[in-house]
Amino acid sequence: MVSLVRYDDAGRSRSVLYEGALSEIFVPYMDPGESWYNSTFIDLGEYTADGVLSPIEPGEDCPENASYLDGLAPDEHGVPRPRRNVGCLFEREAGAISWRHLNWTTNVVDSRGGRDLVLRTIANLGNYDYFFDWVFQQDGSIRVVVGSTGVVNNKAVKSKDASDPGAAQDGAYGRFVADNTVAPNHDHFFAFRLDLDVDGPKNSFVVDRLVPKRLPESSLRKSLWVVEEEVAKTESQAQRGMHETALWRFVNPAQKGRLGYPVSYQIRGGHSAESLLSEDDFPQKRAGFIRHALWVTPYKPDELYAAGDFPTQSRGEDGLPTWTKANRPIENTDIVAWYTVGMHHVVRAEDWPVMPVVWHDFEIRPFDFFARNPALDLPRSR
Ligand SMILES: [Cu+2]
Repeated sequence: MVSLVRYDDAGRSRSVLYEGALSEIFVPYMDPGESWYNSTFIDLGEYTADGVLSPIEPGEDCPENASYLDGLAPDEHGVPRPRRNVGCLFEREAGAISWRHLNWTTNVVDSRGGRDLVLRTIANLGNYDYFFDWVFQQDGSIRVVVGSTGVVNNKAVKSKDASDPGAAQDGAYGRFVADNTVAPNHDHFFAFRLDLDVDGPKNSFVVDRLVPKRLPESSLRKSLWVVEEEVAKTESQAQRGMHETALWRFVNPAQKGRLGYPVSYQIRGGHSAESLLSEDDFPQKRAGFIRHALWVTPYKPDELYAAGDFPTQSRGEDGLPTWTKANRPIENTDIVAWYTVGMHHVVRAEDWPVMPVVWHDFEIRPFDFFARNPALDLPRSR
């Protein structure tokens, strides 16, 4: 979790994010077999063995220049226990470019390398290991990055490999990864709770839809697109799918930027997947938050976990779908964004015996928050 993220804007400390945290992980397997159908893990809420944070291996999990953070994690009785090296913090340069321009009239290149500040934690959940990086950039953007690695879940089968006559049956719900070994298909969903406070707690959620527009016959063009801005008044208007062509912004209506627009931060999704399960399937009900890529709720201190506090025995009566039934107002008040990053995992030979890290990310980036590019003052490298 990160708390009280602020940006020092020429001596003015400006609030961006009050709290940001991973809220839930959902990993449903796609195998109907008797010993597999219930493998639909709601990991954060269900996994209590020694907490989910894994001790970090200095010099391997994080670079040489990292500082390490100790922390507390609950044991299986809910008692907080001190833990060593649960997080690391480091700067990295590694060829990142913040901005660049070739002035073609003078032939002069002006280019600035960027430098990231990375806060990393690693979770171990049985066979999987997950990296969670909060990457703070000099241009005011925060990238939230999830890395999945570890050993894929697998089962022993009679067929030796995919060329075996019995393979069609044994590999119907997965793929062979080794002799007599099939890794079932599955998903990974990571729900983040983001209590944005853009220049203060009172924010509104705005959807900027990109709408195609047909131009009149007299026009030199036939079509283009325009932006239609809509402020979400209640929770139902803020339930958004990942495939819509729109910007999702959290604005502070009381704070105007230099150009007269209200200041805002945008949630910009990266590559992601959404659930393919039906609404009446039990895993989908229990992890109902996967119904939408984005939800927005009014701030409530006891609404922390997207699938509810006790998902193990849940029948789907807690969490985001339940809270938002009241369709509470979310305009110009303290609001919380819930964004889910997902991936469908069809397992490859290369994912065995240990899977190379697959990275997924999204960005929380300033939008009319600053008067201009805030990374303009970066020094030249040489
Ligand atoms: Cu996987």
